Amino acid sequence: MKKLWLMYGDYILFILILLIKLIVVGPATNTYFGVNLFFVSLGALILISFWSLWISPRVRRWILFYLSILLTILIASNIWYYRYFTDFLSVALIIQIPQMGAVGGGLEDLIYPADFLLFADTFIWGALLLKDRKRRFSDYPAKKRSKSAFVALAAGAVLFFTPLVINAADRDEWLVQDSLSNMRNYFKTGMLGHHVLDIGRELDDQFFEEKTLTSLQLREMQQFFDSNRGSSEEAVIDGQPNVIVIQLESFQTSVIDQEIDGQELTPFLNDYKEEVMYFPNFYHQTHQGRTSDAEFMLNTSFYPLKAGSVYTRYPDHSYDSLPEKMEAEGYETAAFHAFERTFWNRDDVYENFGFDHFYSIKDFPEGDVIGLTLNDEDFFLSSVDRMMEMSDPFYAFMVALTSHTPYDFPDEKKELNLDSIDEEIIQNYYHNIHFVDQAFGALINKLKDEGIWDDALIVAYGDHDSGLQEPGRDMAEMAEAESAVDYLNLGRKVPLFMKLPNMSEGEVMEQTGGQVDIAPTILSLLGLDKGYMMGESLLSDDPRLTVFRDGSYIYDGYYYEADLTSERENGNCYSLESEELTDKENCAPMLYEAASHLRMSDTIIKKNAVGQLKGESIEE
Ligand code: GP9
Ligand code: MN
Repeated sequence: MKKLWLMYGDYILFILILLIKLIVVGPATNTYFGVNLFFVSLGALILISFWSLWISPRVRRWILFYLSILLTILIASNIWYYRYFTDFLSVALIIQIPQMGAVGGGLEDLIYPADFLLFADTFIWGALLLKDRKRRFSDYPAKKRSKSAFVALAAGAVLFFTPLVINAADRDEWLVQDSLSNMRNYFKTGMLGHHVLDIGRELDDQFFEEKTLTSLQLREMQQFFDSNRGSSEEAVIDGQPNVIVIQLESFQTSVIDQEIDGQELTPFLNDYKEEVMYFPNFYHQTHQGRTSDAEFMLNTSFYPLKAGSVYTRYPDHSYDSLPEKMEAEGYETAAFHAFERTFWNRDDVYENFGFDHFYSIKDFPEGDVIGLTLNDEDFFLSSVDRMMEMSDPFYAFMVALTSHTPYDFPDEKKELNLDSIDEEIIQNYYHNIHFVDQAFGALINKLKDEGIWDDALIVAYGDHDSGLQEPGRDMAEMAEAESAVDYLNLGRKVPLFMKLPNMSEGEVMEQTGGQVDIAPTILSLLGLDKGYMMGESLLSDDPRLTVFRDGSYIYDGYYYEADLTSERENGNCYSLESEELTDKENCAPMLYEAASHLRMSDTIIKKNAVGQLKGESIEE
């Protein structure tokens, strides 16, 4: 036994410690960790390290030490990333690293002190290695070493593949089809398995993906778009109004009408919603690309990708974009975002979408900075000045940025007393929201003063949630969130306001919908065909399908929460009204449809296929 320990002790310790770390991912991210994950994780650890047994123990100890540091960094990064994105990292994000600075601003909220325990063993191990540097280790013959490596390889393979073969026999789709979400891959193949699969898929996409649609795909897609044209009875507005779209950063519905100690967080928007059409049942559908995903949906009506952002992965692909369609009708188009031009590749993407102008930070006068850049009030007001130089009719797309994580907010601008909230970051989020509400008010007043308001179509919505609403946190407690539907409302609902030309009275629009539906709504109001867009007008009375990137969806009063740990059929179906779990039959009609929307969207994006659908020949 002692001999065994002397020969393999380091290896056994390496496997045990990393296995514990992989198990800890479960509680650290509040996700499921079961027997299946245990075996695939153990198997995968052996599979990526068995070769070290070939090497003499003296050198091997150092190799295992470095390998363990690398794996620990990977595990910790996945945990931190998960806490904001409820997803694991993918290689596609590497090209997104330049954008991580902005997202990373909220890191201190995602890293808990206890996480550093993950690195504790590394220090102990490192210290021991250094202390023993001079000691001689008994070596053992190379032949024996290769035998142990082979035994480990075989054991690793059995441990890793047995659960997968059992799953495959259970007719799981992931082995034959690319899965819809990273987390589904994780629950099947473990964290290391997920990364290997992810890298494999990415290489396959980059180097072997056939860019031409098959005739079957073409037929299915044409059929989908033909039946998705929308009805002719929808409201149409006269003439060619100016169209102004305002995307608000991290702006979730829960803040609307919310009062803290008698103070309204959004006094302006609370009144504004009485003047315009307000959609309280509207959801964000963004994923890893966050702001860029929301912008992408707004301008193309396709879904975000499962990994990375379309803006960084396929910035030059073409769509039936909103600016292009408007331009064809004689509109002048402009995008406004007071940040660096190249962030999220916006300079290329906006041009590719067909915007005539892009006003970025260099085009705005200097003003107070809040968070990442120029504050929203100055941003909005200067944007209106730019708009007034444009010729009518125009389409202006504004992306606000003040209320961005980590939500730091200058003390001198704080107007609310939020002492009753414990978490400082949540207090700061509300200070930001209050400021943006007032900035939005200033924008609307200026539009009114300049005579732009009356005739214009004005759309405003939040890009995504604040990321601060997990169970146990102040925000969830204040909202008294308990059920899955409560968390859906807190984490997925963003407000949508739509002001039609010459609107005299507001209206609460109860229909459900998501960000892919905004462009089709605008086009339908203008009496234009939406062409190759996946969403549906929010003004039609038919129930519409709202799909989230993990395969969960909302349809006709029901919410289907996908269970990423098992087959698609095993999710939960909730009634939105009663918030109770209901019979799965209620959600069944869209079970396959929802997944096929995501797959179709992915295929069209990756194959740059809108042109092919229109019958254009493919340019290489
Ligand atoms: C910066 C902005 C960042 O331009 O897009 O917002 P995020 O993508 O992190 O939500
Ligand atoms: Mn954002």
